[in-house]
Amino acid sequence: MSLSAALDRPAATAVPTSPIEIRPLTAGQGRGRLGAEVLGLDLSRPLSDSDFRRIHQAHLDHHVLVFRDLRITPAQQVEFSRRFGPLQIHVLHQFALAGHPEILIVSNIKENGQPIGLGDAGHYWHSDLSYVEKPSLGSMLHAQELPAEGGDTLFADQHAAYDALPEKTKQRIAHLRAEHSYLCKYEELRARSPWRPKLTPEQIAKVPPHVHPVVRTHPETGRKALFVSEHFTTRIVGLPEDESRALLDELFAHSTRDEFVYRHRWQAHDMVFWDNRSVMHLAAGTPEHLRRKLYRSTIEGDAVF
Ligand SMILES: O=C(O)CCC(=O)C(=O)O
Ligand SMILES: [Fe+2]
Repeated sequence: MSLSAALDRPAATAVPTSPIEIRPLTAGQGRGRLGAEVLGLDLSRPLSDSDFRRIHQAHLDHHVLVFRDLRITPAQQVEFSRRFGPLQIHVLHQFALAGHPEILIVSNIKENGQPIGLGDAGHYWHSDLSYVEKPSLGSMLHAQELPAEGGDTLFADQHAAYDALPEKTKQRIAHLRAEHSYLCKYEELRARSPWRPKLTPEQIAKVPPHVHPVVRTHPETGRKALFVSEHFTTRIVGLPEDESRALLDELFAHSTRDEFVYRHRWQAHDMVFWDNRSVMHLAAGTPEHLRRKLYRSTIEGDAVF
């Protein structure tokens, strides 16, 4: 045995190896080749550095991690999320969980006629917080209450989408930049869902638009990904309006093709942790009379290159 292999071997007295199991998701849940299940994660005890590294690597490899049967409190979700970076607080602070400003309630439930959370989050394909200077690294969504039908979340692999573009398109978009704005679809969403709060001048001031490259390079893996979305991208900088619109529509249609998509069908106590630098996501919708509630934490990423 070589010296390095001998050193890699755990000593007989070492703590038992982690029970965490990572299983790539396969056919039957969409045609995309992304996503992995993580079984046996116990966050009621401190997470060892080696388990953290495995989860971190799996996140980079699979882009969407599905932690099954995760019984954790909001405080534990916040603590686990913080291992990956500072957390971002959503501009709709009225939907933060009481005592946990880092948790956004994603829910269609109304109590006393008032929405308890953001009911139509993710109605259009997007990458979370792409409209800020440092868009999100990743988001964690932990199921609290699930409907008997509907309520799926779809994820589209933007590395695969970029790789599959015709060479001509890759060249055309290589150095283009696009503007992202939280306000892009806000009024359209309010017209559909009148409970959606009107933004205050202070909230509007917190979300000025930002410009990012149309093709981004993942800061950890170096892989290229498309980074434009129907939800937040308003225009391609420097192109006439009609050309910008046509190119964006072409990219939106391409980026969410079925072959890049994994459809997540939620199970009780799932927590899904996706990489906003690698995938876009979409809430497929829940029948109005069925209750759905999830808690989201959002990790800050780097400026986009
Ligand atoms: O509700 C969902 O399925 C996803 C909502 C969403 O876009 C998010 O929580 O970031
Ligand atoms: Fe989202």
